[in-house]
Amino acid sequence: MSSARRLFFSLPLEPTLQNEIVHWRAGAFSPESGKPIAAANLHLTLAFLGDIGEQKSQALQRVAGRIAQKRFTLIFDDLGHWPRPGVVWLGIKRCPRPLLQLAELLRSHAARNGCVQDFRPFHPHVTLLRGATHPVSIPPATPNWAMQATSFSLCESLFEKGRTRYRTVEEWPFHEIEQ
Ligand code: 2AM
Repeated sequence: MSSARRLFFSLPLEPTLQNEIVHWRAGAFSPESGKPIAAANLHLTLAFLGDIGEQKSQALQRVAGRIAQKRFTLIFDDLGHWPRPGVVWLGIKRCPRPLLQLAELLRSHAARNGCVQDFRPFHPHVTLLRGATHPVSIPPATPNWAMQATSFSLCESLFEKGRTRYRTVEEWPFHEIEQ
């Protein structure tokens, strides 16, 4: 019997954008604001699946492979702080419909496969800092990064040598015509 893996559907960020965010973040937040997330780990979670076995994972991979989605553009133009989970995030003021539809679809398939979903509405965000449980000064100037979303992926969260790393299990490209 295979053991469970901690999995989630993710919208990956291009490495150039990951690096740009990390560069900006270094000047935008003081070191005591929270623990910075490594560049390669910056992503947008579409649906969190939790610790699941191979059978459920395979079923969800089959479903994900049947999703037809065109490329779309995202504008990261919002910043916020959730003190309870201690998260400082980069977000999107106006969530594009294709992103919302994709997340809702994945979340409903996840729920139907027994992965309990958060009852709160989908709030697209990229976690920038963790452990931010004290008040954080959010920079007044909001970034404005545009990114074309070209794929989504299933990722495994691994904790190795005291560090979290996300491994791509499978990735599905979007169609090339932009919506
Ligand atoms: P976060 O960045 O807002 O913490 C991998 O852990 C990804 O799954 C992270 O992006 C994390 O979102 C998200 N995640 C972890 N636990 C979660 C949960 N219980 N519900 C929803 N998303 C979760």
